[in-house]
Amino acid sequence: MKSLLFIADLHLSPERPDITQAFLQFLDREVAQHDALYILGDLFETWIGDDDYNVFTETVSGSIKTFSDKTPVYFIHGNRDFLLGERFAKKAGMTLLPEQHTIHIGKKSAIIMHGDQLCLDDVDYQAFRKKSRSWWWKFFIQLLPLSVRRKKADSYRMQSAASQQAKSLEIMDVAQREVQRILNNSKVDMLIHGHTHRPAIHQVNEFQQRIVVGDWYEQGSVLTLTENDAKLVSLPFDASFKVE
Ligand SMILES: [Mn+2]
Repeated sequence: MKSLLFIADLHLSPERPDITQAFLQFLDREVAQHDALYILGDLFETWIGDDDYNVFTETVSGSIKTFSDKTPVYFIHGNRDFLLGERFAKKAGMTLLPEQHTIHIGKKSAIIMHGDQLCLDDVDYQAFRKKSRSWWWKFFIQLLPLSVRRKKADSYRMQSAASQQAKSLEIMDVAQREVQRILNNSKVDMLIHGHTHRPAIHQVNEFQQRIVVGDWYEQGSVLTLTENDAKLVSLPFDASFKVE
C-alpha cells in the first residue's frame, strides 16, 4: 500500500552530531520503503544561504541525494531554513514546495506546511516572517558576505530564544481560529505540520484531523501516512531506530 513519511524540526547542526547520525541512519533504513518523504521545515538549525557549504552540509545533501535517487523527497521551508534555495535542493535531489501545499493519498487529502504561519498570536514573529519572506529582503540578505550573515543569524537566534522565554506557551502554539479557517475553507481530511514541537494527532471535528510532527531534539519523530492510517512514532537515537 502507498505510504508517505513526514518529518520536521530536526534542527541539524554541526554542534549536534547525534541528531545528524540519527537522521542518516533513518535515511539509510527507510530508503526505497515508501512512496515519498516530506520534510516539513527546520531541517537545519540555521541556513544562511546555499553558498555556505562545508563538510557538514555536503554530508547531509549527499545522504539525502542517495535516498532521493530511490524515493522522492519534498521540502517545505521552516522559519530557520527559509533561505534554503534551489541550488542546495538540486544537490540533495529534493523538490521545493510552496509554504502551503495539498497532497492526496488514495481518497484522502492533506494540507501540509511548516506551521509557523499558524501561530498568529505571536505578533512580533509574524511581522518578522512577513518581512523576511519578501523577495527584496531575501535578495539583499544574500548580497551580504557570509560572515555578516552568520553574525546576523546568531544574534537573531539569541534574540528569539530570549523572547520565547518571555512568551506564554499559548502565544507560541497554533491559533485555533487559523486552523479552523484553513480546514473549513479546504475540506481536506488532514492538516499536517511541525514547528510547535508538540507531536499529536488532534481530532478537530468529526471529519478532520490536525497532525503535529515532533522535533528531533532528544528523539526522532516520524509520521507514516497511508490511506487508512496515520501513525506518529517517536524513536530513540540508537540502533533500534526503525519506522514500521
Ligand atoms: Mn520552526
